[in-house]
Amino acid sequence: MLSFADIIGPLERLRIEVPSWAYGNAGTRFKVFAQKGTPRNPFEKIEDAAQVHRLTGLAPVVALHIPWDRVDDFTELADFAASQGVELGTINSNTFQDDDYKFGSLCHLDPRVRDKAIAHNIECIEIMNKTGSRDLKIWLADGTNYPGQDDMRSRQERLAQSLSEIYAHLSDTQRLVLEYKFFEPAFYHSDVPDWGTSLLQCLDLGPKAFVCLDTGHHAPGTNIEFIVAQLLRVGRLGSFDFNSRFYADDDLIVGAADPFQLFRILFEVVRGGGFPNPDVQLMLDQCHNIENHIAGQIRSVMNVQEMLARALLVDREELTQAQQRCEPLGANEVLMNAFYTDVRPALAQWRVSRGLPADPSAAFWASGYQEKIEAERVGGTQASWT
Ligand code: PSV
Ligand code: MN
Repeated sequence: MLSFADIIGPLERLRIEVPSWAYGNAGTRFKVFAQKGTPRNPFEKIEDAAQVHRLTGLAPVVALHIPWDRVDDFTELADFAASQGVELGTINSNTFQDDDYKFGSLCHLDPRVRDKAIAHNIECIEIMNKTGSRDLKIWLADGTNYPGQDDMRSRQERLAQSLSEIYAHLSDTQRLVLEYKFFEPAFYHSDVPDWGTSLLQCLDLGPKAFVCLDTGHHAPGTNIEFIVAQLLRVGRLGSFDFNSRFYADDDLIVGAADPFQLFRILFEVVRGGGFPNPDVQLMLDQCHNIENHIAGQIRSVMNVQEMLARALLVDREELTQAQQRCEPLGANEVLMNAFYTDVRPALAQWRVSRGLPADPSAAFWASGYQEKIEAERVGGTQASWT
Protein backbone atom coordinates (compact mmCIF):
# COMPACT_ATOMS: atom_id res chain seq x y z
CA MET A 1 0.00 0.00 0.00
CA LEU A 2 1.11 3.56 -0.61
CA SER A 3 1.87 5.92 2.25
CA PHE A 4 0.20 9.23 3.00
CA ALA A 5 3.32 11.07 1.80
CA ASP A 6 2.85 9.43 -1.64
CA ILE A 7 -0.65 10.85 -2.09
CA ILE A 8 -0.31 14.32 -0.67
CA GLY A 9 0.42 15.90 -4.09
CA PRO A 10 -2.82 14.85 -5.77
CA LEU A 11 -4.83 15.20 -2.57
CA GLU A 12 -3.85 18.88 -2.35
CA ARG A 13 -5.63 19.44 -5.64
CA LEU A 14 -9.07 18.56 -4.31
CA ARG A 15 -11.55 21.38 -5.00
CA ILE A 16 -15.13 20.54 -4.09
CA GLU A 17 -18.01 22.66 -5.36
CA VAL A 18 -20.72 23.27 -2.76
CA PRO A 19 -24.37 23.99 -3.56
CA SER A 20 -25.79 27.36 -2.49
CA TRP A 21 -29.08 25.64 -1.64
CA ALA A 22 -27.45 23.54 1.08
CA TYR A 23 -27.25 26.69 3.22
CA GLY A 24 -30.96 27.40 2.98
CA ASN A 25 -33.68 25.66 4.95
CA ALA A 26 -34.59 22.21 3.73
CA GLY A 27 -36.97 19.43 4.52
CA THR A 28 -39.26 17.07 2.72
CA ARG A 29 -42.63 17.53 1.04
CA PHE A 30 -44.04 17.10 4.55
CA LYS A 31 -42.18 19.96 6.24
CA VAL A 32 -39.34 22.39 5.65
CA PHE A 33 -37.67 23.22 8.98
CA ALA A 34 -36.39 26.71 9.70
CA GLN A 35 -33.01 27.12 11.37
CA LYS A 36 -31.80 30.22 13.17
CA GLY A 37 -29.26 32.25 11.20
CA THR A 38 -30.30 30.86 7.81
CA PRO A 39 -29.24 33.10 4.91
CA ARG A 40 -31.87 35.45 3.53
CA ASN A 41 -30.23 36.07 0.18
CA PRO A 42 -27.49 34.67 -2.10
CA PHE A 43 -24.85 36.94 -0.53
CA GLU A 44 -25.42 35.39 2.89
CA LYS A 45 -25.31 31.91 1.36
CA ILE A 46 -21.90 32.78 -0.08
CA GLU A 47 -20.74 33.98 3.35
CA ASP A 48 -21.65 30.60 4.83
CA ALA A 49 -20.03 28.67 2.00
CA ALA A 50 -16.87 30.74 2.45
CA GLN A 51 -16.84 29.72 6.09
CA VAL A 52 -16.75 26.06 5.06
CA HIS A 53 -13.79 26.77 2.78
CA ARG A 54 -11.94 28.78 5.44
CA LEU A 55 -12.16 25.90 7.90
CA THR A 56 -11.46 23.00 5.53
CA GLY A 57 -9.51 24.42 2.60
CA LEU A 58 -11.58 22.12 0.39
CA ALA A 59 -14.52 24.08 -0.97
CA PRO A 60 -13.52 27.14 -2.99
CA VAL A 61 -16.42 27.04 -5.48
CA VAL A 62 -20.16 27.64 -4.98
CA ALA A 63 -22.84 26.43 -7.41
CA LEU A 64 -25.92 28.58 -7.92
CA HIS A 65 -29.50 27.60 -8.75
CA ILE A 66 -31.61 29.98 -10.83
CA PRO A 67 -34.11 31.45 -9.96
CA TRP A 68 -33.39 30.65 -6.30
CA ASP A 69 -30.17 32.69 -6.46
CA ARG A 70 -31.26 35.41 -8.84
CA VAL A 71 -29.77 38.82 -7.97
CA ASP A 72 -29.91 42.17 -9.76
CA ASP A 73 -26.20 42.21 -10.45
CA PHE A 74 -24.33 38.91 -10.90
CA THR A 75 -21.01 40.71 -11.37
CA GLU A 76 -21.49 42.15 -7.88
CA LEU A 77 -22.22 38.65 -6.52
CA ALA A 78 -19.09 37.25 -8.23
CA ASP A 79 -17.00 40.11 -6.79
CA PHE A 80 -18.49 39.50 -3.36
CA ALA A 81 -17.63 35.79 -3.63
CA ALA A 82 -14.05 36.68 -4.56
CA SER A 83 -13.83 39.00 -1.54
CA GLN A 84 -14.87 36.04 0.61
CA GLY A 85 -12.19 33.78 -0.93
CA VAL A 86 -14.49 31.65 -3.09
CA GLU A 87 -15.72 31.72 -6.68
CA LEU A 88 -19.04 31.09 -8.37
CA GLY A 89 -19.32 27.80 -10.22
CA THR A 90 -21.96 25.78 -12.00
CA ILE A 91 -25.23 27.46 -12.85
CA ASN A 92 -28.16 25.09 -12.33
CA SER A 93 -31.25 25.88 -14.35
CA ASN A 94 -34.67 25.24 -12.90
CA THR A 95 -37.58 24.27 -15.12
CA PHE A 96 -39.50 22.35 -12.50
CA GLN A 97 -41.20 24.94 -10.30
CA ASP A 98 -43.51 26.80 -12.61
CA ASP A 99 -47.13 25.87 -13.34
CA ASP A 100 -46.35 25.85 -17.04
CA TYR A 101 -44.11 22.84 -16.48
CA LYS A 102 -46.80 20.51 -15.17
CA PHE A 103 -46.40 18.25 -18.21
CA GLY A 104 -42.72 18.90 -18.79
CA SER A 105 -40.36 21.63 -19.94
CA LEU A 106 -37.84 20.91 -22.71
CA CYS A 107 -39.90 17.84 -23.73
CA HIS A 108 -43.32 19.47 -23.47
CA LEU A 109 -45.85 18.94 -26.25
CA ASP A 110 -46.52 22.68 -26.52
CA PRO A 111 -43.79 24.68 -28.31
CA ARG A 112 -44.66 27.72 -26.18
CA VAL A 113 -43.65 25.90 -23.01
CA ARG A 114 -40.54 24.44 -24.64
CA ASP A 115 -39.52 27.93 -25.79
CA LYS A 116 -40.02 29.27 -22.28
CA ALA A 117 -37.77 26.54 -20.84
CA ILE A 118 -35.17 27.11 -23.56
CA ALA A 119 -35.22 30.86 -22.87
CA HIS A 120 -34.66 30.19 -19.16
CA ASN A 121 -31.57 28.11 -19.96
CA ILE A 122 -30.28 30.82 -22.29
CA GLU A 123 -30.74 33.33 -19.48
CA CYS A 124 -28.63 30.98 -17.33
CA ILE A 125 -25.88 31.07 -19.96
CA GLU A 126 -26.02 34.87 -19.87
CA ILE A 127 -25.58 34.68 -16.10
CA MET A 128 -22.60 32.34 -16.64
CA ASN A 129 -21.04 35.00 -18.85
CA LYS A 130 -21.20 37.43 -15.91
CA THR A 131 -20.15 35.03 -13.17
CA GLY A 132 -17.38 33.43 -15.22
CA SER A 133 -18.98 30.01 -14.76
CA ARG A 134 -18.01 27.18 -17.07
CA ASP A 135 -20.94 24.78 -16.64
CA LEU A 136 -24.67 24.96 -17.22
CA LYS A 137 -26.27 22.05 -15.42
CA ILE A 138 -29.64 20.87 -16.63
CA TRP A 139 -31.79 18.53 -14.63
CA LEU A 140 -35.31 17.94 -15.89
CA ALA A 141 -38.36 16.86 -13.96
CA ASP A 142 -39.87 15.90 -17.32
CA GLY A 143 -41.62 12.58 -17.65
CA THR A 144 -45.04 10.97 -17.38
CA ASN A 145 -47.02 9.27 -14.64
CA TYR A 146 -49.15 6.90 -16.67
CA PRO A 147 -48.37 4.56 -19.55
CA GLY A 148 -49.72 6.09 -22.73
CA GLN A 149 -49.88 9.59 -21.23
CA ASP A 150 -47.55 10.94 -23.93
CA ASP A 151 -45.39 9.47 -26.66
CA MET A 152 -42.04 8.77 -25.01
CA ARG A 153 -40.22 8.65 -28.31
CA SER A 154 -41.48 12.04 -29.53
CA ARG A 155 -40.46 13.47 -26.19
CA GLN A 156 -36.85 12.32 -26.84
CA GLU A 157 -36.91 14.10 -30.21
CA ARG A 158 -38.24 17.29 -28.59
CA LEU A 159 -35.57 17.01 -25.92
CA ALA A 160 -32.82 16.73 -28.53
CA GLN A 161 -34.17 19.75 -30.39
CA SER A 162 -34.54 21.89 -27.25
CA LEU A 163 -31.10 20.96 -25.96
CA SER A 164 -29.48 21.78 -29.29
CA GLU A 165 -31.02 25.28 -29.20
CA ILE A 166 -29.52 25.83 -25.75
CA TYR A 167 -26.19 24.27 -26.72
CA ALA A 168 -25.85 26.73 -29.61
CA HIS A 169 -25.56 29.58 -27.08
CA LEU A 170 -22.54 28.16 -25.24
CA SER A 171 -19.19 29.85 -25.76
CA ASP A 172 -16.12 27.79 -26.68
CA THR A 173 -15.14 27.39 -23.05
CA GLN A 174 -18.59 26.69 -21.62
CA ARG A 175 -20.18 23.26 -21.21
CA LEU A 176 -23.65 21.79 -20.91
CA VAL A 177 -23.93 19.12 -18.23
CA LEU A 178 -27.01 16.89 -18.39
CA GLU A 179 -28.07 15.20 -15.16
CA TYR A 180 -30.16 12.03 -15.09
CA LYS A 181 -32.55 10.65 -12.48
CA PHE A 182 -34.52 7.45 -12.80
CA PHE A 183 -37.73 8.61 -11.13
CA GLU A 184 -39.35 11.45 -9.19
CA PRO A 185 -41.27 13.64 -9.72
CA ALA A 186 -42.34 11.57 -12.73
CA PHE A 187 -43.35 8.11 -11.58
CA TYR A 188 -43.86 6.11 -14.76
CA HIS A 189 -41.09 7.33 -17.03
CA SER A 190 -38.52 10.11 -16.85
CA ASP A 191 -37.23 11.67 -20.04
CA VAL A 192 -33.61 11.54 -18.84
CA PRO A 193 -33.70 8.54 -16.50
CA ASP A 194 -30.20 7.12 -16.87
CA TRP A 195 -26.61 7.69 -17.95
CA GLY A 196 -27.23 6.01 -21.29
CA THR A 197 -29.95 8.48 -22.26
CA SER A 198 -27.91 11.42 -21.04
CA LEU A 199 -24.85 10.18 -22.92
CA LEU A 200 -26.78 9.65 -26.18
CA GLN A 201 -28.16 13.18 -25.98
CA CYS A 202 -24.68 14.55 -25.20
CA LEU A 203 -23.06 12.67 -28.08
CA ASP A 204 -25.67 14.15 -30.42
CA LEU A 205 -25.07 17.66 -29.10
CA GLY A 206 -21.30 17.78 -29.50
CA PRO A 207 -18.02 17.92 -27.57
CA LYS A 208 -19.18 20.51 -25.03
CA ALA A 209 -21.92 18.26 -23.61
CA PHE A 210 -21.24 16.03 -20.62
CA VAL A 211 -23.10 13.76 -18.23
CA CYS A 212 -23.67 14.72 -14.59
CA LEU A 213 -23.81 11.78 -12.23
CA ASP A 214 -25.88 12.44 -9.10
CA THR A 215 -25.05 9.57 -6.77
CA GLY A 216 -28.59 9.55 -5.33
CA HIS A 217 -30.26 9.01 -8.70
CA HIS A 218 -29.95 5.26 -9.13
CA ALA A 219 -31.97 2.23 -8.21
CA PRO A 220 -30.75 0.44 -5.06
CA GLY A 221 -27.86 -1.88 -5.77
CA THR A 222 -26.73 -0.08 -8.95
CA ASN A 223 -23.00 -0.38 -9.53
CA ILE A 224 -22.29 3.34 -9.80
CA GLU A 225 -18.52 2.90 -10.14
CA PHE A 226 -19.13 0.94 -13.34
CA ILE A 227 -21.01 3.95 -14.75
CA VAL A 228 -18.10 6.15 -13.73
CA ALA A 229 -15.70 3.85 -15.58
CA GLN A 230 -17.85 3.88 -18.71
CA LEU A 231 -18.30 7.64 -18.81
CA LEU A 232 -14.60 8.28 -18.23
CA ARG A 233 -13.72 5.81 -20.99
CA VAL A 234 -15.60 7.95 -23.49
CA GLY A 235 -14.54 11.28 -21.96
CA ARG A 236 -18.07 12.36 -21.07
CA LEU A 237 -18.15 12.43 -17.28
CA GLY A 238 -18.60 16.15 -16.64
CA SER A 239 -19.51 16.30 -12.99
CA PHE A 240 -20.83 14.64 -9.88
CA ASP A 241 -23.66 15.67 -7.64
CA PHE A 242 -22.49 13.92 -4.49
CA ASN A 243 -24.94 12.96 -1.77
CA SER A 244 -26.11 9.72 -0.26
CA ARG A 245 -29.33 7.83 0.06
CA PHE A 246 -30.75 4.88 1.92
CA TYR A 247 -33.96 4.48 -0.09
CA ALA A 248 -34.75 7.08 -2.74
CA ASP A 249 -33.26 10.47 -3.53
CA ASP A 250 -33.00 11.88 -0.02
CA ASP A 251 -29.91 14.11 -0.50
CA LEU A 252 -28.19 13.02 2.73
CA ILE A 253 -24.56 13.82 3.53
CA VAL A 254 -22.22 12.20 1.00
CA GLY A 255 -20.67 9.05 2.40
CA ALA A 256 -23.21 8.85 5.23
CA ALA A 257 -25.21 5.92 3.92
CA ASP A 258 -22.43 3.90 2.35
CA PRO A 259 -18.82 5.06 2.80
CA PHE A 260 -17.55 1.96 0.98
CA GLN A 261 -19.57 2.88 -2.10
CA LEU A 262 -18.08 6.39 -2.03
CA PHE A 263 -14.61 4.82 -1.81
CA ARG A 264 -15.34 2.54 -4.78
CA ILE A 265 -16.66 5.44 -6.84
CA LEU A 266 -13.65 7.63 -6.04
CA PHE A 267 -11.25 4.79 -6.75
CA GLU A 268 -12.76 4.44 -10.23
CA VAL A 269 -12.55 8.22 -10.68
CA VAL A 270 -8.83 8.11 -9.87
CA ARG A 271 -8.24 4.98 -11.93
CA GLY A 272 -10.00 6.51 -14.96
CA GLY A 273 -8.12 9.82 -14.86
CA GLY A 274 -11.06 11.75 -13.42
CA PHE A 275 -8.93 13.06 -10.54
CA PRO A 276 -6.99 15.29 -10.43
CA ASN A 277 -8.77 16.61 -13.49
CA PRO A 278 -10.61 19.95 -13.68
CA ASP A 279 -12.88 18.53 -16.39
CA VAL A 280 -14.57 16.32 -13.81
CA GLN A 281 -16.25 18.66 -11.35
CA LEU A 282 -16.73 17.14 -7.90
CA MET A 283 -19.86 18.84 -6.67
CA LEU A 284 -22.25 18.29 -3.77
CA ASP A 285 -26.03 18.31 -4.14
CA GLN A 286 -27.43 17.96 -0.65
CA CYS A 287 -30.11 19.24 1.66
CA HIS A 288 -29.61 19.43 5.39
CA ASN A 289 -33.07 18.77 6.76
CA ILE A 290 -32.36 18.29 10.45
CA GLU A 291 -28.66 19.06 10.88
CA ASN A 292 -26.99 22.47 10.94
CA HIS A 293 -26.39 23.56 7.34
CA ILE A 294 -22.80 24.72 7.70
CA ALA A 295 -21.72 21.83 9.94
CA GLY A 296 -23.39 19.47 7.45
CA GLN A 297 -21.36 20.91 4.61
CA ILE A 298 -18.14 20.72 6.62
CA ARG A 299 -18.77 17.04 7.30
CA SER A 300 -19.60 16.46 3.64
CA VAL A 301 -16.43 17.90 2.17
CA MET A 302 -14.34 16.08 4.78
CA ASN A 303 -16.04 12.80 3.88
CA VAL A 304 -15.10 13.28 0.24
CA GLN A 305 -11.52 14.11 1.20
CA GLU A 306 -11.25 11.07 3.48
CA MET A 307 -12.56 8.62 0.91
CA LEU A 308 -10.49 10.19 -1.83
CA ALA A 309 -7.37 9.78 0.32
CA ARG A 310 -8.20 6.11 0.81
CA ALA A 311 -8.83 5.67 -2.91
CA LEU A 312 -5.48 7.29 -3.69
CA LEU A 313 -3.77 4.94 -1.23
CA VAL A 314 -4.63 1.89 -3.35
CA ASP A 315 -1.41 0.49 -4.76
CA ARG A 316 -2.49 0.16 -8.36
CA GLU A 317 0.64 -1.67 -9.44
CA GLU A 318 0.09 -4.28 -6.77
CA LEU A 319 -3.57 -4.44 -7.76
CA THR A 320 -2.76 -5.00 -11.44
CA GLN A 321 -0.30 -7.74 -10.56
CA ALA A 322 -2.88 -9.55 -8.45
CA GLN A 323 -5.45 -9.15 -11.21
CA GLN A 324 -3.06 -10.54 -13.77
CA ARG A 325 -2.34 -13.55 -11.56
CA CYS A 326 -6.13 -14.07 -11.49
CA GLU A 327 -6.20 -13.82 -7.71
CA PRO A 328 -9.64 -12.48 -6.80
CA LEU A 329 -9.03 -12.46 -3.08
CA GLY A 330 -5.55 -11.02 -3.37
CA ALA A 331 -6.77 -8.23 -5.66
CA ASN A 332 -9.73 -7.54 -3.41
CA GLU A 333 -7.38 -7.36 -0.41
CA VAL A 334 -5.34 -4.62 -2.09
CA LEU A 335 -8.49 -2.49 -2.32
CA MET A 336 -9.71 -3.35 1.15
CA ASN A 337 -6.35 -2.56 2.77
CA ALA A 338 -6.64 0.99 1.47
CA PHE A 339 -10.32 1.26 2.37
CA TYR A 340 -9.70 0.19 5.97
CA THR A 341 -6.86 2.68 6.49
CA ASP A 342 -7.86 5.39 8.92
CA VAL A 343 -6.55 8.54 7.24
CA ARG A 344 -8.12 10.94 9.72
CA PRO A 345 -5.01 11.55 11.89
CA ALA A 346 -2.86 12.18 8.80
CA LEU A 347 -5.47 14.56 7.38
CA ALA A 348 -5.63 16.45 10.69
CA GLN A 349 -1.85 16.89 10.55
CA TRP A 350 -2.06 17.97 6.93
CA ARG A 351 -4.62 20.63 7.87
CA VAL A 352 -2.46 21.96 10.69
CA SER A 353 0.53 22.14 8.34
CA ARG A 354 -1.55 24.39 6.08
CA GLY A 355 -2.73 26.66 8.88
CA LEU A 356 -6.19 25.07 9.03
CA PRO A 357 -7.85 23.77 12.19
CA ALA A 358 -7.10 20.11 12.95
CA ASP A 359 -10.81 19.57 13.56
CA PRO A 360 -12.87 21.88 11.31
CA SER A 361 -16.21 20.88 12.87
CA ALA A 362 -15.04 21.66 16.40
CA ALA A 363 -13.46 24.88 15.13
CA PHE A 364 -16.77 25.89 13.56
CA TRP A 365 -18.70 25.41 16.78
CA ALA A 366 -16.00 27.24 18.76
CA SER A 367 -15.72 30.12 16.30
CA GLY A 368 -18.86 31.99 17.34
CA TYR A 369 -19.92 32.23 13.67
CA GLN A 370 -23.21 30.43 14.27
CA GLU A 371 -24.08 32.75 17.18
CA LYS A 372 -23.14 35.76 15.06
CA ILE A 373 -25.41 34.87 12.13
CA GLU A 374 -28.24 33.97 14.50
CA ALA A 375 -28.00 37.43 16.05
CA GLU A 376 -27.55 39.31 12.79
CA ARG A 377 -29.90 37.54 10.44
CA VAL A 378 -33.23 38.38 11.95
CA GLY A 379 -36.17 39.52 9.88
CA GLY A 380 -36.49 39.04 6.16
CA THR A 381 -37.33 35.77 4.50
CA GLN A 382 -35.03 32.85 5.09
CA ALA A 383 -33.81 31.04 2.01
CA SER A 384 -35.10 27.54 1.52
CA TRP A 385 -34.34 24.98 -1.14
CA THR A 386 -37.55 25.87 -2.98
C1 PSV B 1 -32.94 16.74 -8.68
O1 PSV B 1 -33.37 15.80 -7.76
C2 PSV B 1 -31.62 17.35 -8.28
O2 PSV B 1 -30.68 16.35 -7.99
C3 PSV B 1 -31.10 18.30 -9.33
O3 PSV B 1 -29.68 18.38 -9.29
C4 PSV B 1 -31.68 19.58 -8.89
O4 PSV B 1 -31.09 20.71 -9.47
C5 PSV B 1 -31.44 19.48 -7.41
O5 PSV B 1 -31.76 18.13 -7.12
C6 PSV B 1 -32.25 20.40 -6.60
O6 PSV B 1 -32.03 20.19 -5.24
MN1 MN C 1 -28.59 16.60 -8.40
